[in-house]
Amino acid sequence: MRGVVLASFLAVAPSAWAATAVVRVTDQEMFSPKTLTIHAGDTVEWINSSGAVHTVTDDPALAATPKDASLPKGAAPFNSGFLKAGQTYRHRFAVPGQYRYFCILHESSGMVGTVVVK
Ligand SMILES: [Cu+2]
Repeated sequence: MRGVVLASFLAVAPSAWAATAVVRVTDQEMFSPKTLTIHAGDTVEWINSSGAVHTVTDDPALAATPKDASLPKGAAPFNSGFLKAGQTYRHRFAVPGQYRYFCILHESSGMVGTVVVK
């Protein structure tokens, strides 16, 4: 009986370790923190704490400057669409590697960020 209880605990444990990290979108047209390091399986929640509309976009096809969007091999592009003040966007990162993302509206102002997935 004791073995059954232990086995069921181990089965649920991995999902319990997945975390959610927060990146704030600020009035200075910045992602804060600019670089965030998480573990594979974690979720990032972007909170638009500013008074303006922004996007969280990692899609090379949508970037004016190719280096502003990068994904590890096997990871699918993502795009929040327009986030109004106070809105949030969540994305779960399953594939390890470096993700460089940007805001479609302010890419030219340098509004870019990086998520490193270990
Ligand atoms: Cu923006």
